[in-house]
Amino acid sequence: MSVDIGIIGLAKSGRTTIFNALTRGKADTGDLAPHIGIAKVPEPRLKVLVDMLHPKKVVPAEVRYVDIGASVKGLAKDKAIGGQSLTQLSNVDALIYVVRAFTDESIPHVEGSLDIERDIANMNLELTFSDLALLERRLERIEVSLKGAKQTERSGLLREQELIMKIKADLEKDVPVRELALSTEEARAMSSYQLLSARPLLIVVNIGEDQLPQAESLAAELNSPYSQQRCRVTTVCGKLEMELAQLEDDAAEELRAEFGITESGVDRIIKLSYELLGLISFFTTASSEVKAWSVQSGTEAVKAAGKIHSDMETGFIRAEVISFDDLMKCGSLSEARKRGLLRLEGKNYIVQDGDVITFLFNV
Ligand SMILES: Nc1nc2c(ncn2[C@@H]2O[C@H](COP(=O)(O)OP(=O)(O)OP(=O)(O)O)[C@@H](O)[C@H]2O)c(=O)[nH]1
Ligand SMILES: [Mg+2]
Repeated sequence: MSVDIGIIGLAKSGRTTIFNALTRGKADTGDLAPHIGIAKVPEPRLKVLVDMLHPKKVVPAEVRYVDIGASVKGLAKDKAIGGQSLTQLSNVDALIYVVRAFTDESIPHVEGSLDIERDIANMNLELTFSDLALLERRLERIEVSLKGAKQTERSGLLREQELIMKIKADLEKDVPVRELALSTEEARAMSSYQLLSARPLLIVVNIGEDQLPQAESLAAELNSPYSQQRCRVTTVCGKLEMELAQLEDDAAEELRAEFGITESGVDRIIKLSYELLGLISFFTTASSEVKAWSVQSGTEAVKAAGKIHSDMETGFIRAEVISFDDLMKCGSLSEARKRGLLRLEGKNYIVQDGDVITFLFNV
């Protein structure tokens, strides 16, 4: 099970270019079809573990990216495009919104001019419209159900109706669902509707090579109004990142240095999406395979085991856990065992970022 992230944006904003950069893919940027690709999550600790444990195999965690074919414009209005794109988007864990900032006379901007703020506002509107339409339909269905409902069903329906009305009122005031303070129960009820404005959002401003010197100041300027709970802005030069993704690591490093870029834009996008999703990494080292896994922060050991295999969740006995830092201090798992740093934890242990875990289970 991997993390899924949907890439949306206006036509010709650079979605497919950024998708190719993220997935080291070569999807045709002229092709309007949706693209799906996998990216390996950059995790420096994985390399350290490999150097220490010399496993036969190393398996990084993965993110799946979906580059939606259609433009975000008309997502809510145009039923044909909207319906198809909504199906593609309905299961993603987070959204990346690509906004065009690069200038290129040969590729006219679909809105006639460059305007980052306008494009962000329009995307927010599209997501809001789409969510409002969905909630309206749900409300109509609740009305119908209430007419024939038994007394026992009524209270549940009425509670749902009340919650939807509350969220609808906020959406009408342009407050996306991701910014609402919902109770755990309300959030659970809402999650079944798969509302787009509820997803964590990373706004990726696609700059031209000539704008690279201003990349950081532009990101800071835009984060000040737009950075909200579960929403961030970053800048990236899509075209250059796509070229870098096709190169060997050393050659990419050299080219990056030539442009004065210190951090890979692709790595930054993945890192930010992980932060927005509240994901942490843990590692397993069984059977001479070092693997990285992603779980939501706050996940119990038994659920983390279930990520690996359902048998490990149902047959969970306990987990042998050591933090990455403690393992580094010891140099090996056997030394850690000697020093008593390998902890035995039960089902309800909350997995911490960087834990190296061996799960013990019955089959
Ligand atoms: N100069 C410049 N051109 C770019 C950049 N990013 C993308 N482009 C170009 O802009 C055009 C559109 O990019 P795509 O990645 O296809 O954009 P898209 O949003 O997927 O477009 P459609 O799917 O066709 O709507 C392509 O010709 C890209 O080469 C950039 O950072 N700088
Ligand atoms: Mg495209």
